[in-house]
Amino acid sequence: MGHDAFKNMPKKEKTIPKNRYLENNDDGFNLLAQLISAESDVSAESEEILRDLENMVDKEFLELAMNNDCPRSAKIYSDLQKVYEDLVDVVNFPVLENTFTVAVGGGFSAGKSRFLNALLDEKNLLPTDTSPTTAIPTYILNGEENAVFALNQFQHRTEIDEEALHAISHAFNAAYNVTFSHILKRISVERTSIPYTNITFLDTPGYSKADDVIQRNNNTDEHIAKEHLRTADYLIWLVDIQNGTIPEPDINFILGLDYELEVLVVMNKADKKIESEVKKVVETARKDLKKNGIPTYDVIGFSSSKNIEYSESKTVLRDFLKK
Ligand SMILES: Nc1nc2c(ncn2[C@@H]2O[C@H](COP(=O)(O)OP(=O)(O)OP(=O)(O)O)[C@@H](O)[C@H]2O)c(=O)[nH]1
Ligand SMILES: [Mg+2]
Repeated sequence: MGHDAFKNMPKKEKTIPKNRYLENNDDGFNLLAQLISAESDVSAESEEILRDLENMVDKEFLELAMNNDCPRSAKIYSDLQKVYEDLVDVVNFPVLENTFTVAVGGGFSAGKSRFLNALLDEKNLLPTDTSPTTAIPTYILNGEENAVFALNQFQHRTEIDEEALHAISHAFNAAYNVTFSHILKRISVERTSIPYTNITFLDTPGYSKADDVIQRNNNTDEHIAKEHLRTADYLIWLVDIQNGTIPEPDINFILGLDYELEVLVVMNKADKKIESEVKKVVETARKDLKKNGIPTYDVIGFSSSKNIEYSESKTVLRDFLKK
């Protein structure tokens, strides 16, 4: 697509936050171009190991399987491919192997991103909005310097600035009709201020949103959220407390993750209810989770706007992370 073609694309009318990538067509285009064309910054040595492995899986194993009658070769081949993809991940994002991943999942606008901003005490770290916002799974971790990296679908990593982090959201789609989910695999945000050095936090797109541009592909938000949540070590599930309990689609989604550990369920936006109501909703959610056989660490009320936990001990979240 030529530069001019991009320039003339119609802008949908929508109120979006002030951001040069969203407001200035040239900046928006350049960001896209940078993300798509990023060169690999993986060392030559690692590249070679990965190439050898790829060769082993895609050539040597296939030849071996073809020459020997092995009924399970298709299954083994798909397992090997999965291992190869995991190794590519390790090479591109080694820190993920050395830390626990605490993932935040939930329906669209449950407050996942704002919850992480509150938890990590950085008000404007992740973009939040009432319309669908998070488009790309975002990993947040302690780092020696503040930096944001985007990894594209070709496994190439590029450093972007904070403003770009805020532009890479569904707001970009609203402004330009271009969606990032085909282009980017994940974003990682490194922050010196993050006090948990052995945890990588993961913010995911709301699983429950229909975005007709993305829906035609397999890249729905639901699919993306599921793929990333599956790999997490611990799961925090966010629900907008105004639902009155954990909604049935959430329950089905969690069950579909085949997640074996206990989930911490957070009834978010508790500031929108009086305290006795918060207690009632938490109890109802507790019962519904039990009824559906979801192993639950605990259910708490929380306000991400006020950064307050509503529970007996008031330290459930802290204890969960300590664990
Ligand atoms: N009053 C109140 N509003 C909240 C709270 N948490 C989030 N919000 C608001 O709810 C809206 C959605 O919050 P986000 O953090 O963007 O939600 P999300 O789950 O990340 O949404 P997606 O990324 O679109 O799936 C925003 O307008 C937030 O300001 C809360 O605890 N209290
Ligand atoms: Mg979000």
